Amino acid sequence: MKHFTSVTQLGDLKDAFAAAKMVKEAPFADKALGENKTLLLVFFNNSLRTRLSTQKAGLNLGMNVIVLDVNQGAWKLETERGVIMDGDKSEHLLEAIPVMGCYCDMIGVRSFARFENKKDDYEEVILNQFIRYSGKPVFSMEAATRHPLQTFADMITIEEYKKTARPKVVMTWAPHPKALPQAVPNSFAEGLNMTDYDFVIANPEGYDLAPEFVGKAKVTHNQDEALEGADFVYAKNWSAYEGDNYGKVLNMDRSWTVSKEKMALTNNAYFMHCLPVRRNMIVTDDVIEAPTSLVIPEAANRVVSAQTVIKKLLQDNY
Ligand code: AN0
Ligand code: CP
Repeated sequence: MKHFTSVTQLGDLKDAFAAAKMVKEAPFADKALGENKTLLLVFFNNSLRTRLSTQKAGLNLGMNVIVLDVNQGAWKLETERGVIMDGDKSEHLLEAIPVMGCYCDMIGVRSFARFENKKDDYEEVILNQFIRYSGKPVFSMEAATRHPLQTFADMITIEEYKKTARPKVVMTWAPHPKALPQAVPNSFAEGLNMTDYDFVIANPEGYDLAPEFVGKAKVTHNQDEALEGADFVYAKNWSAYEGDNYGKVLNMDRSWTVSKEKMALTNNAYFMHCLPVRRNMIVTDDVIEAPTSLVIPEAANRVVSAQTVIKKLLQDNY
């Protein structure tokens, strides 16, 4: 593996889960692997979990870690080629990326969809420029269309808590006041499509995800029907993908909030969310605080997913 941008690059899931288990059981066993290697984490957007868990993963592997917040202290970056740079942007990404590459051995990038141009977002223009011009192994810390380290952590968590070989997993849209990317739900769907679980996506009309990510999942616009018999409820908001509504908030229908009444329809399901979560929009206080809420174990597994992936990148590239 040269770069990591999608859970599909994990290859055989059994092997990936076994590798993750090894990392979890002995987090410091590979301290020598990253010795004298520098990991650079570049953030174009805010983060709590990804920032801390990926740093921790690098440190566990013996790496030196540098974090750069592009929007806080670095020069404002132009990303379009051909632009006459007479505005407020002092530097072009096409110089900044190879410069960053000079200072490190591996780069993690967080760069959300911008909702300016669907094609650019879905072609992963920013992430691909890092891959092309940095000269270093690159991994996604949530890009425009996917959040693979989150998905891997989610899948490890399901693996740890599932009570049957083929659980019913329901990913449900829930309301949120701001336009959020489709990266987390796209990526979760991509990952779940690698399993033989019973996977259902529930969202209001107008919020269907891109077909290449939906894959073989069942899609319904009826949340109650979807929740029936669910073993895991994975809640997430996303903005519209379809047509001219791309990146728009079409409604904030709180009848889609995951509540105690909604959870009563399930098979005593576990509740999951990648966090950060808006309480009483996405999920009620009682559901997220219940013993069946997995949000904290999920977040804890972000170290495991990041460390498993960085370890593989170190092994395969150095
Ligand atoms: C981001 C999103 O929905 O993609 C990050 C989640 C990990 N969420 C927010 O911006 C609130
Ligand atoms: N789940 C997740 O990626 O959280 P952050 O945005 O805080 O990194």
